[in-house]
Parts: sequence; structure tokens; C-alpha cells
Amino acid sequence: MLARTDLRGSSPTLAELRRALPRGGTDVNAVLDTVTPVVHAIADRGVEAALEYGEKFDGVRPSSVRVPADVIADALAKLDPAVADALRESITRARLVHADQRRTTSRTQVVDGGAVSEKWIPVRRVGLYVPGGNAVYPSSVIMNVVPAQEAGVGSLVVASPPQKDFGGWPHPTILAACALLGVDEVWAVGGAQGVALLTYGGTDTDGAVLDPVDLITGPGNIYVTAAKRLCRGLVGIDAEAGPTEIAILADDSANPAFVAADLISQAEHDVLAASVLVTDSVALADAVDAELDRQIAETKHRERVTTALSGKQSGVVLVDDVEAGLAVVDAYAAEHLEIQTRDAAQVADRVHNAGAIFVGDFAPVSLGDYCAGSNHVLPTSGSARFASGLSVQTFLRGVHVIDYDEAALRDVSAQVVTLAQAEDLPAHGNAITRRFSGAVAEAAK
Ligand code: HSO
Ligand code: ZN
Repeated sequence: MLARTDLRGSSPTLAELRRALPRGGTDVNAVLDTVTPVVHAIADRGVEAALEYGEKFDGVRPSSVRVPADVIADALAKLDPAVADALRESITRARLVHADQRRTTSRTQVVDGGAVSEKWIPVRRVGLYVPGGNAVYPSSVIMNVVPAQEAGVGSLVVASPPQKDFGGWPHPTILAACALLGVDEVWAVGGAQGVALLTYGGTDTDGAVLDPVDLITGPGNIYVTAAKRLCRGLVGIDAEAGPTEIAILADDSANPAFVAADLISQAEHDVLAASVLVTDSVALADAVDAELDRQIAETKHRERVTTALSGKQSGVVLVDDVEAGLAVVDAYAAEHLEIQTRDAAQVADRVHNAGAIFVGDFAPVSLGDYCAGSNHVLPTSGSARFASGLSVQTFLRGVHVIDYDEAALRDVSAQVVTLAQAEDLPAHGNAITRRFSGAVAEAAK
């Protein structure tokens, strides 16, 4: 069932390898022309334009952008208690892991009387975009909110599309997750207009101020991604999230039923989702194919899964050995990488490129999606080669604080002046020399 790419007996270069591997791709540029006027309209006309576009695209116009407090409280009150408990467990575990990511100020005594500190300041105000429609993921609210809160971000707003079926407010499960996390500012605005309104701010229908944010995080469809691309610079953007991906590096010791279940689990997200198995065992690949047939027949989102698994972004890559498999997974740089081999921990240790690494038979991606404590907002489309998943760090800025006394500045004046002259920036040198008389000023001539 899965298409096979056979790399056995070959030694492809990195460029050849990248070309050979299954990979999808969405063309965000193709929708920029559609999204540009939306962003401009919100820049010009704020809330009024956002509500007009909401009515057009979401088919509903909420009475205000800001969701009233009683609507949020009511959503939590009506949430299935088992779901509320599971969300609480997810929040507790995520908080444990993200609290450990907090940064402490470093101070380096460069010379006597001269020190440089680096302090970490949270972003002032953050907008978390939460998709609506088919993908209602309260778990993603947790994965965005928890690191922001643990970083110390004081002002958080969640934006999510208004839903026809829920009186024009975002999906109640999203609202309930916000309530559990202590987020009380939620805007009923989605799509490109949501991203633009977070960027530009506005005035709500009741006259309340909707402050612009400094950073936007969170996944979204191609229109949301295009709007992020257009607003980037005016506002910080975490990443352009592509369809989800799972790669599994497995040898003949892997359990084919587990491998198949995990490939299906991420294919369930999206017809464009990528599920890739990298193995040195043809017997395993055959057994996984048989398992896929069995398990797909029983899975709820059969059609979506089948489309995702038969797309050009999914498949099996056959390699000579685990060593060659490591080269393949590094070239692929999966959002999620599972290692199901003998000595899985040692193999995992050697991986260079992956958004998150899941080690052994009992750490499937689904665990990380909900309750491992790790973050599930991870770099896609090969960007794990240079980017990280969402973390406390995403919401912090490192700021150097330079603290030199007179003697320490005097000691290094000659070098600063020399470098300023070498760059033909004499006013830079002058800013040093005019603080001192005599020797340094002389040396600068
Ligand atoms: N696997 C998705 C996250 C998710 N899964 C949310 C279930 N809900 C991207 O990491
Ligand atoms: Zn998932």
C-alpha cells in the first residue's frame, strides 16, 4: 500500500537524498493575492472589516470580537468532566516540562569593572491563533498557552474563528480549554482577518480597545499562513506550520502493528499529512503494509488516512542498515521521528535533525500530542534542520546589559578607536575619546 523508495546499495549525496525522499508541499504564494486585500482592509478599517470577512468566510457575525466572560465560563461548566480531567493532566505535565525551560540571567565579568549580562524578557503581548472548522484541538491551546505563561508573558489573547453552530463564538471546547488555562481574553475572529486583527488591533463593537500583539503563534490553514507571511515584521511570527509529518526509523525488531498504528495516527490529521517509514527490513515493510490494510479498514477517518498514505508525501524508504537510515531521517528532518529499533535510545542519540524524537515502542507520537509533557507545536517541512518547536524560549528575548566603569572603558579605548578608524567611523572613536583627556585622545590621532 505504501509506495517504496529503494535506496539499498546506493550512496546518494545529500542533494540526491533530499530529492528522492517523499515530500509534499503547499504553495502559500499562490494565495497571497487573495489574502493581501484582507490584511489591508483590516489595517484600514479594523474590527468592522474583520467582522465582514468573518461573515463572508465563516458565515456568521458575532455581536462582538471579544468573547464575553460568561460564554467562556459556561463552556467550561458544560465540558465533559472526563475531557476536563484529561486536559488538566495534559496541562500539569506540560507545565512541569516548560517550567524547566525558564532561563536565568547570565553575567560575565569580561574584565575588572566590565561586565555583560544577558537577561531574558518575556514578549509583552502574545496572540495565539487556534483554528476552528474540522480541526478543533484544545490540546493545541495548551501547547501554545503553557510555554507563553511559563515564560512570564503577561498579556495573552486567543483568537479562533466564530462558529455558526455556537452562536458566533469559537468552539466551546476551545473556550473551555482557555478557561482551564486561566486565559480570559478570547477573540471570535479567524482566518487571515484574525491574524491581521491581532497584528493591527482595533476597537470592538462595544467600544472596548483590542490591543495589537507583539508575537503571533499557532497553526492555521494556508490563508492563515499567508496572512502570517504578510504581517511578519510588523509582528513576530513563530513559524509557518505545514501539514503534520511522522517518520519512523525501524528495524526488524519493530512491532508492525505499532508502526502501522502510528503512521495512521498522524495521517488522520489531514489528506496532506506525511507518514514515512524508513527501514532496513523488507519483512517489516511487508508486515506494516498488511497491518495498514487491517487497521485502515477499522479506522474512523478511513478516507482521509488512505489519501494521506497514498500521497506523494508518504511512503517507505528502504535502506541497507540503521546507519543509512539515520542519514535518511537526518536529510528528511521530520516534525516527529519515532525510533523503533534495537537499542532505540542509542540510535535516538545519534539523530541530528528532528522536531521531536520518540524513543522505543512505548513513546508514540500520540503521547506527545497530548500528555507526554513535551510540546506538540513542532517544525515541519524539513525546517527541523534549523528550527525548534514551541518552548518558553519562543516567548523570551535575550537582552544584553553592558556595564563598564571608567577604568574598564579607558583600558580598551585604544582598541575601540582603532577599530572605528578601520571602519572609517571616526565619530564612534570620538564617543570614546571625548570621555578622556590626554593619552587616549593622543593615541587616537
Ligand atoms: N500531531 C499534531 C498535534 C495534534 N495531534 C493535536 C492531535 N491534536 C501536530 O503535532
Ligand atoms: Zn496529532
